[in-house]
Amino acid sequence: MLSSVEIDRFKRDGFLLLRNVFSAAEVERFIAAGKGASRTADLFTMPALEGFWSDSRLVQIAKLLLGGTVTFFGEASYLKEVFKPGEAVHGRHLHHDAKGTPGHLFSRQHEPTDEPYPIIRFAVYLQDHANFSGGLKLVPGSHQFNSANFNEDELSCYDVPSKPGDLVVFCNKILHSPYALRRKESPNTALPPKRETVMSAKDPDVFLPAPVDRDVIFVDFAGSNAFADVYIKGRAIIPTNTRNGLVQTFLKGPLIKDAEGVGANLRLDAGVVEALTKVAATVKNGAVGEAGLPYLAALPRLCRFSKSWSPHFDFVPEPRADDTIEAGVALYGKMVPRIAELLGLMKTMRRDLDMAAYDIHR
Ligand SMILES: O=C(O)CCC(=O)C(=O)O
Repeated sequence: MLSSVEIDRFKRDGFLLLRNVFSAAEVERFIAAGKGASRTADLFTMPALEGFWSDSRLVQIAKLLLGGTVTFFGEASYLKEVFKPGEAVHGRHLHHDAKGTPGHLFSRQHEPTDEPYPIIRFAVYLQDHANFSGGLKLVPGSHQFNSANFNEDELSCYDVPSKPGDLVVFCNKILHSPYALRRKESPNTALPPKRETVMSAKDPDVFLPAPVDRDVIFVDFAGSNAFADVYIKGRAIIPTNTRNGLVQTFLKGPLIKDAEGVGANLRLDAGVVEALTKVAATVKNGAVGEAGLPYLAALPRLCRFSKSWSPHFDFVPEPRADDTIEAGVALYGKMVPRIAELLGLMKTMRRDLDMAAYDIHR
């Protein structure tokens, strides 16, 4: 599936553009599945795509890039944006997504790590970004430098010329930005995003238009070191990332079957937090509502798929062997205060954060 040259290129550049991985019929099917989806949809709320994460092409590539063992931790989403023809698209900014260190659950991992940073993201852009603006911008090689401070103007950017059917995979520590703008007169020379924004405010016509429909499927995989463990916990706990469909898919059965089918491990910390959140939403005067009970009963099983592999920031206790509501209640009682405590760490980073919005007791 990948040559050794491609694997080495990924190590050096931090990304790969793989051409024609998906057929035209598959692309059509993906776009049809996204019709009517909200701007960001959990793939587990989209029946036609709930098994997409376990596509053997993705998993085989992930194994080659992450060095053998791969873990799927529930991050699979569909981004659907519709722009007006000619609309100036905003929101481009260089950032990386390597978050969580053994010292702090939510701080960014700016330093290079001894081993390659262990989280990768697949992105399937379902429209032409070779002849249009609006695609992914990257700074090749930036996954290997300290990105605590950088001057955009000193970086060499690359606008990924993806076309429908292509697969992009990048290391989460690479600096990247959505909504690249391609200049009409030199479409293959990428600019830093801030310069694009200034130029487009002056004269948007300098750039090629973005496609009106911008649909992208994202799926993340983890390797197995301490950084991966902390990343998975942080992503599960951060309230803006709470999943919505992972637990139902787990309860229906396909998640485990799909994982076994492709030899991927599952880490369901995000499912644990989704279940806790769904239970909490039904609590009135201390009593769990009817709708919360299946989630309470699922907690012990979900916890068995959430075994931590580093000593940092644990919030999932060893569950009892029985899958009962009582066992769920015991886990709920232990985990809710622990998660609130871990979320308190966010306060130490963002003093202005309104913690009430993150309070899952309510
Ligand atoms: O929408 C995109 O092209 C990139 C999204 C992004 O910035 C990310 O995955 O972190």
